Amino acid sequence: MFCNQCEQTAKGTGCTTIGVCGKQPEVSALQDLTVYALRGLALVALEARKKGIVDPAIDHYGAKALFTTLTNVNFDPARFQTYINEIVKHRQALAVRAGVSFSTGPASFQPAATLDALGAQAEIAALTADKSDPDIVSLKQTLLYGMKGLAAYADHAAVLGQTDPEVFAFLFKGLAAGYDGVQRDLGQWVELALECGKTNLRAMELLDAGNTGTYGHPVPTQVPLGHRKNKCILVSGHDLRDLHELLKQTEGKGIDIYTHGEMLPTHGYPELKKYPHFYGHFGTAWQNQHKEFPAFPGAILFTTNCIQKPQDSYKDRVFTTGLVGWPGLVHCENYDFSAVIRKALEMPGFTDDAPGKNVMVGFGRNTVMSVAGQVIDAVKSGAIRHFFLVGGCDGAKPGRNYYTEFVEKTPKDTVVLTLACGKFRFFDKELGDIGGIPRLLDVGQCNDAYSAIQIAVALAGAFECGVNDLPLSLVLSWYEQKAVVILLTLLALGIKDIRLGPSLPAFITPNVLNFLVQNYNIKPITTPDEDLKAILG
Ligand code: SF4
Ligand code: SF3
Repeated sequence: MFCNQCEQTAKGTGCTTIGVCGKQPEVSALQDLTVYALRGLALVALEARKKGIVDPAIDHYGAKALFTTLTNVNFDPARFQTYINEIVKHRQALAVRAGVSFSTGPASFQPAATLDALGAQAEIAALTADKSDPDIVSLKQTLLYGMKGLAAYADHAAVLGQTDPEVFAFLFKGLAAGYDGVQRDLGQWVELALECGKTNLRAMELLDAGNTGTYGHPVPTQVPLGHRKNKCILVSGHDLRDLHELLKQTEGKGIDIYTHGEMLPTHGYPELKKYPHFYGHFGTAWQNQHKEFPAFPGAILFTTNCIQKPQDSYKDRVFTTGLVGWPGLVHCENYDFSAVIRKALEMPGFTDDAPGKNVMVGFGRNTVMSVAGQVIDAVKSGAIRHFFLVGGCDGAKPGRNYYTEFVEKTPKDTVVLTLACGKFRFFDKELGDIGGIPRLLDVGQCNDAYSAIQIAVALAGAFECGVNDLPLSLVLSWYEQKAVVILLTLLALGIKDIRLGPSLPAFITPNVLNFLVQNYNIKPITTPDEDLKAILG
């Protein structure tokens, strides 16, 4: 196997024997083959589009299948076999409708019948099989990983009824690139990667419309970090619809629903927070589940990434749904969470009341813009000197303490906006407020990066300047491919001076990095003191 798609890749170069994430070589090969099969579907879908044939179900299936190869989503070989077979069936059906045929390459790929034989076929799809110039390989991988993130956001939006055929058209174009007979130079691969970022802005806009249109705009909400006496279910991942369905199905059953990881900001949505049994938040970021889950006395449901190998002490009460998979766990289909509910009722639940501390969520674009006048006045009067967006993924590396220390050291006349699971490094810090404006504002999940971008754009509008001229610095942490595509989106928007950590992507070659430094002044994080000094002068 060879996989280098996430930040914790082995030795900073690539996982070659088993994934640091727990991915087995068999699954890695099946993921490569899933991508290869998708490239075949993409080639046919592009031909079909030329003839005016667009099949929304196939578009969405393609996005789902790519999302399932994102880090920490699906570790179940059998599920990948199903995806590969379905992708090829869709491709064949579409080829007949479009009257096209391919005799070589991924659009002619026929999957073998057994998992072992599929594993052997995967060699044609291995990243290491690409012998192009290393800088081109680097950009191809950047594009592929960006598209995995884009597919995730397009799927999240589609689940809530928000789609745009142009988003799927780009996914097919990006997947077909390298197999479509077009020779691209470095500049053209860069252009494709930036187009991926630009398309992702649209996908995130759709997702924002889906989330806020269905569940309302998040409002400031106190979320208990303690617990109360009752049966309980913990919901992890990012999917609001799964959570909503579970809230409906558990109404009046004597079960409290707790969020885990990236589900924390969902407490701010009016249509979700109205359920009295939607109680609080348990635990921190994804990489701590082995430490934290044994203490949760109820059922646990994963709706999307990031799942870690469930430990024996709690694996009988972990359930998956949607694209998440782990071999041997019960997988809930079609929003039927009855197995999760049965398990929660069998479990002891919390047997005492322990309210604990609260944290605030709900500072999405609507809330922040509703106090825009106050914020602008505070900047003009000097009460707010600078904004930091400290956001992105969390992970296991000790170097990620940088983000905790950075936030702790931000001066009292600065405001920290945050989003995604990296916030668990500092989410419960009491930073106080500036004239009633909290110094720590939780914009939401990584899925809400659109909201943060809109806040920045609105501030730039109010100050009649560009986003790069605002007293705003982006200090980002990355781990998986949703972060890759958000980064591409920021670059496509022309955002400069981003600080990125805890380490730079293994798939970026020195030449590609030079390009990013020269054109965007992107830089690795150093130390909190040095970076704060450099930013604030
Ligand atoms: Fe390694 Fe990350 Fe790939 Fe897992 S997803 S195999 S940790 S590079
Ligand atoms: Fe986190 Fe997995 Fe990226 Fe949604 S839950 S940000 S890592």
